[in-house]
Amino acid sequence: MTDAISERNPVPAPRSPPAYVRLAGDVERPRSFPVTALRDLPQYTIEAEYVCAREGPRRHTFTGPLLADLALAAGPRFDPLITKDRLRFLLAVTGADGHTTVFSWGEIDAHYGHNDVVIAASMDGRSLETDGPHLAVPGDLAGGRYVSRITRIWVGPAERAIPL
Ligand SMILES: Nc1nc2c(c(=O)[nH]1)N[C@H]1C(S)=C(S)[C@@H](COP(=O)(O)O)O[C@H]1N2
Ligand SMILES: [Mo]
Repeated sequence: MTDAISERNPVPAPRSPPAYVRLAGDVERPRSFPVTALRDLPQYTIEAEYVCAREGPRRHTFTGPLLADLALAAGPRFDPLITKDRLRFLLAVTGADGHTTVFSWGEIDAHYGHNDVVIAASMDGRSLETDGPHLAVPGDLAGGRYVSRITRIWVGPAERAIPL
């Protein structure tokens, strides 16, 4: 049943808060990015196909910036003039449920492994503004590194993560 008053004064649908991803570690400018800010960096689209051990084959389209470009925006403290200096660096990407995967800087750097890992702000044409960004890892056969609902990214040298 509808009544005239509630029709004239509809209760606004609750809006989910925007999701943020925190970039921290051994970087000059640690900061939190709202998912919408990921659209300010150059965009890449990945048609992903991988097989989940539990759920079988998956196909998704992901769009967003490169993980490397986002990490560079925070200013990792490596020597920009010596390409091999950055090979000390690791990136740990964590989802809201704590699921974490690590990458080495070398595997995503254009001078080395050059794997264009994308941190997607949209998936299958749907904005991830409230869910949080999703990783897309070209070449991966299984889904484990396709981390969803990313909340934080740690970037730093191996000697900080694993004291030598
Ligand atoms: N945050 C988070 N992301 C995750 C996982 C997880 O447990 N937590 N599982 C991964 C695994 S094992 C798979 S197969 C894919 C499945 O994603 P889809 O069901 O959206 O295709 O998500 C990946 N991303
Ligand atoms: Mo999976």
